[in-house]
Amino acid sequence: MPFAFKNSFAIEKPSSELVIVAVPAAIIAVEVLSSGFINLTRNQVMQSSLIETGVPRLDDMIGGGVTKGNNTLIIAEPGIDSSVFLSQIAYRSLQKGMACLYYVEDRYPKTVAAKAGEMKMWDAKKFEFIQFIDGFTSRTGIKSGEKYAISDPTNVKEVTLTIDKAVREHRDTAVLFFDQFDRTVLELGAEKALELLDSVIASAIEMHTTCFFTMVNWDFSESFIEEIRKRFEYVVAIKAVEEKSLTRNYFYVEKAPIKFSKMVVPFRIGLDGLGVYVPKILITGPFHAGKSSFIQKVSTRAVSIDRIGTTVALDHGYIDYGGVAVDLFGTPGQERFEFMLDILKKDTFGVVLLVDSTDPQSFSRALEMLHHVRKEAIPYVIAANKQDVGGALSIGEIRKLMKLPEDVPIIPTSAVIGTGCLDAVKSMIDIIVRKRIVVAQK
Ligand SMILES: Nc1nc2c(ncn2[C@@H]2O[C@H](COP(=O)(O)OP(=O)(O)O)[C@@H](O)[C@H]2O)c(=O)[nH]1
Ligand SMILES: [Mg+2]
Repeated sequence: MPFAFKNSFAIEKPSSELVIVAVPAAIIAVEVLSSGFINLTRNQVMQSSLIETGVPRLDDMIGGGVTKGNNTLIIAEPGIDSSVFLSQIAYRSLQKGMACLYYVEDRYPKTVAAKAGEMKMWDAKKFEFIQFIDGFTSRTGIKSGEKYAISDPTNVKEVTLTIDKAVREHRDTAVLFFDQFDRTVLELGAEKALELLDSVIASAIEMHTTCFFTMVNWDFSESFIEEIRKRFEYVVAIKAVEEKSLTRNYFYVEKAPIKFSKMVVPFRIGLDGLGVYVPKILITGPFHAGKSSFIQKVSTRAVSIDRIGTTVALDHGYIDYGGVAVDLFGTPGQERFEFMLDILKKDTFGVVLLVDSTDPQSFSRALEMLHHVRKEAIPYVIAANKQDVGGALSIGEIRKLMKLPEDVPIIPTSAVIGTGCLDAVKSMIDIIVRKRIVVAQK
């Protein structure tokens, strides 16, 4: 398959892909542009209905779901389990009463359903309703028990005819899943794989089937990836970024036929399934502003280390709500522990600055701490704490005294009662995974 791989090109133009940088906030700031392949006729015809993916945040980013009858490519870097995305989408489709057709050629169909069923967030029974197009069992010399079975998965004609049959028998109601298209490329070669892709897409268009493909980009050439990409209305990219010893995963929409959000969503795959994960939000502010109380109140789990050596107080909290998991880190307030801010501020996604609303004298110190921990691109919100105390300054007064721009949220909180605390964190998260709408380019 000579044209599939980068190293088969004499001249390789420098990658114009997303620049992978070590600082998460910088990734969030990266502009991801749509390459803008638009098939207006199909979109006009199908506009009426959307297929929800159920992938946290993704549906919001693309206006509620993918347009029915359109095709989505989920393209991942090696090492990321993108099939969890398919399981998530299949689960949602099954919930919505769609027929799920799932092509599999590297595992027994039963293991796909069993693996998906292991995730705690899903009802395993639902996966029993997936209809597999079995391109694997015959490889092991056993006869497949599936209705749609392929005897020779390397035979493009047989594969496409079988998929076509399945799609045809579920006109208008089917969602087709094709996991690990890269394997097909590796096995059949680039040209045959594209031929297969074209036939599958042609059947899908005719039968109003919505397709989701995943593939791993094993150093394929840019021109080959582009050949694949242009056959899809939606492209979702999954990247892994090394940050110190940790690898963090992000996804973002690379292409869509409509306006879409460019946000880069940090996520992780755990036993709970696929979830948005913000690995670090700093809770900072002067001594006594209420940081420890705030973290204790807001967290699902919280740990306070009151003494390390002398009197450093460190707080850590973890929040999980609505599919978004967040780790919170409190900073010590005293000036003599300022050096700790430099350690804690690394790789921060956002900063919540707590101020004591009854103590305007502490505001300049609060701003000083904010500037210390925050680089330009890192978003922040203010929690105006101790609002329960008589004489607490109002939000307006605090904005004025601290000279905060109008677009910086100030959330009234009481860290002893607990009011407003979660709102402050939520508003921080909304900014971190912010919705930046762009118009797809032609
Ligand atoms: N009334 C009131 N007291 C608070 C509030 N938040 C914190 N405190 C109190 O303020 C003191 C300092 O709080 P703490 O959480 O230790 O502040 P930290 O130094 O920023 O970690 C404690 O006595 C808390 O009980 C609040 O919202 N209202
Ligand atoms: Mg404290």
